[in-house]
Amino acid sequence: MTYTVAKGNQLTDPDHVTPADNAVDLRSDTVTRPSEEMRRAMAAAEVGDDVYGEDPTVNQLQKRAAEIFGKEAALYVPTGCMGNLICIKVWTHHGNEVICEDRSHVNLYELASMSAIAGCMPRAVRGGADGILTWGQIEASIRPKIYYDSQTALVCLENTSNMAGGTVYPTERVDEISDRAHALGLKVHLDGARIFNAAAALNDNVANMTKKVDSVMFCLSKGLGAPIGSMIVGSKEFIERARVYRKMFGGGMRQVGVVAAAGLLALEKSPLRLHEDHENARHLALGIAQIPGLKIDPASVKTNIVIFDCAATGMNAVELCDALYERGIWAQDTAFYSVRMVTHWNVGRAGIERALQELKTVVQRKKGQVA
Ligand code: TLP
Repeated sequence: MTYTVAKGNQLTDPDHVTPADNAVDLRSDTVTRPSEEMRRAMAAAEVGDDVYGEDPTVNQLQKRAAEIFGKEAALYVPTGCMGNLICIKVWTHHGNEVICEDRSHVNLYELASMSAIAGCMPRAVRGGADGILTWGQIEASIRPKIYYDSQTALVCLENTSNMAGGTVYPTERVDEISDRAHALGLKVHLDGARIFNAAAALNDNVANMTKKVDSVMFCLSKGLGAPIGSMIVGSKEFIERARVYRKMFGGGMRQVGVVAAAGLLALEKSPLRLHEDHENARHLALGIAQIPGLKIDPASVKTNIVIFDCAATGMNAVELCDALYERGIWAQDTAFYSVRMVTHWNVGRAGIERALQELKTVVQRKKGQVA
């Protein structure tokens, strides 16, 4: 049997893969569509050639990102994957090892680019159930400084931790890991695709949360709602080197201010509303916990990602997602018996209630068949 993914996550027939207007799409917060305000800003954006550094909207976005993170500089990149890869490339040499969590995006979902392109070996470490690494776990995976061992160059953290259910690193942990890594000559990169969700959960600001790491990648195109784009932030020198790799990887863009204009709005306004997504996620998790056969600890849901276990329903994750898909609810299978639903600004409370109702129906129907 070949393992396939749920229908809602296949790229087969383009007519099929666009959710109907009334579908509740909880596959990811990447599905968010730009607001009317964003579209207006995009239409009115001032632009120039960004490869020459001449796009005023991009320059403004980069300046604001650096300010908000309290770092010297920032660079606009097309995607989170490219942002992570650029950072890894800057901080490593071919043959180095990169310590990351087992379930992290850089380890599982970036098509091994760290190896294929940056020439590095992921040293994947299993964190706790919450996907949060301790210094002890990291330290135990650092290679001895001896010529016949490959050398550890970088620690890569992920906050929030996507596949652990949107869990959040305590800032003291990030600080401790950074201090200790630096003392050993290692760099620390933060995949902060959803760092603003983490900030909303901690009621803290991203500058404080990332003050000790060497580089941060964060996404404008997820919960913040921009259609495209991520940012990397760090020192001036780091960003100058990053700019070279962005071009090398084909990410030099021209009049991209038309997109950056939406990114600016996403950066300024969207963080203020993320707590709504978190409340919806918590409501969803509480409802799921009430459905016999589905397993989740609602207390573990701190941000906008809800991951639950469906093993006791008699369906695996693909079967459950496919059944939901037929009823207009889109979810993502993340492991054989594990389903992910991500809340975001295009699904309000009514959509969450509908998802719960349909989940109940699908699980009960299966039970009826089995009984
Ligand atoms: N995550 C996507 C999928 O690729 C799994 C999602 O739906 O959650 N870092 C983290 C932590 C991410 O979750 C993602 C995307 C990325 C990096 C990559 O961002 P993009 O898709 O912009 O390359």
